[in-house]
Amino acid sequence: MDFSGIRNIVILTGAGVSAESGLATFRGPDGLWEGHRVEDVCTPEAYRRDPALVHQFYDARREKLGTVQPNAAHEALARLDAEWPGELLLVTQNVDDLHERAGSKRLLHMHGELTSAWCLACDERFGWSGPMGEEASCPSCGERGRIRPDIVWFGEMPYEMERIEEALQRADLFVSVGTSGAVYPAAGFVQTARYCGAKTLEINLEPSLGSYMFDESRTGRAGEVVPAWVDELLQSDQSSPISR
Ligand code: BJW
Repeated sequence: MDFSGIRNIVILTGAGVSAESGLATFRGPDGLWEGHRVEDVCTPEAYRRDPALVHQFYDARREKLGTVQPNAAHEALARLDAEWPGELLLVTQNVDDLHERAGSKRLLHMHGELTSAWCLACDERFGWSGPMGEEASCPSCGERGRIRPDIVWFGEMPYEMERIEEALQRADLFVSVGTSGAVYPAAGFVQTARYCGAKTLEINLEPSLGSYMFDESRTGRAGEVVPAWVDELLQSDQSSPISR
């Protein structure tokens, strides 16, 4: 793909970008949902039915966060963020904090964050570390037992959709990294970007469900393919007449 003339970039990441850091993906043989049925943990109904199970699931993943580090893909995307002179928006579906720990700044978490909590009593959101459990008190209103993980579950509206849509409409390049394309609305971003004239590139271990919608697919481990792509993109920017 020829990257010359590209100014505005939107990058979508999924669980595959954090796989080489040791965080399980959702689908597939070693997937996070191997031991849990999705309906048991990732819906508001499941939370109402069995809050203890849902807290257990997220408490364990929050704890695991402290034992993992960003990998070469997170680092390359942070380097791109720091060096790219045009618009750039990194939209992650991941609830881990590895992109920010690698140094990405122009970043949003469309499916929420493990390190954030939401009080259903006063509607405040605030940072959270350690276990949450069923009996946690809200630091804002003091209510007990009304705090849930600040995570977007099935049937709930992902965060910052307006900002994402606007960025997709302005994008010259849309890149999807490490996502299976099984969950909407993220799986539809490639169509919006294409419709609005962007070039589209997929980087994934294997072709995703929506692979056919991309102009180009590069298969391999994100920790290898992403740094190579970032080098290529930054080099093409330096040789582009638009950047001078
Ligand atoms: C590697 C790698 C390596 C591995 N290197 N690659 C029917 C049709 C269409 C839509 C719907 C429908 N029925 C219901 C819906 C909507 C629903 C939906 O999409 N359901 C589908 C199951 C069909 N979506 C929703 O409900 C969303 N809300 C919504 O739609 O609101 C209404 C709305 C209307 C209009 C506009 C906007 C909104 C909410 C979705 C919430 C998703 N939440 C979850 C769980 C919470 C977070 C958490 O616990 O962590 O988010 S689900 C789960 O899937 C998680 C992920 O962010 C998300 C995506 O998964 P991801 O990242 O793609 O992971 P995997 O495991 O699937 O794939 C990993 C990939 O990496 C694989 O391809 C590997 O090969 C690859 N890989 N190692 C590179 N080293």
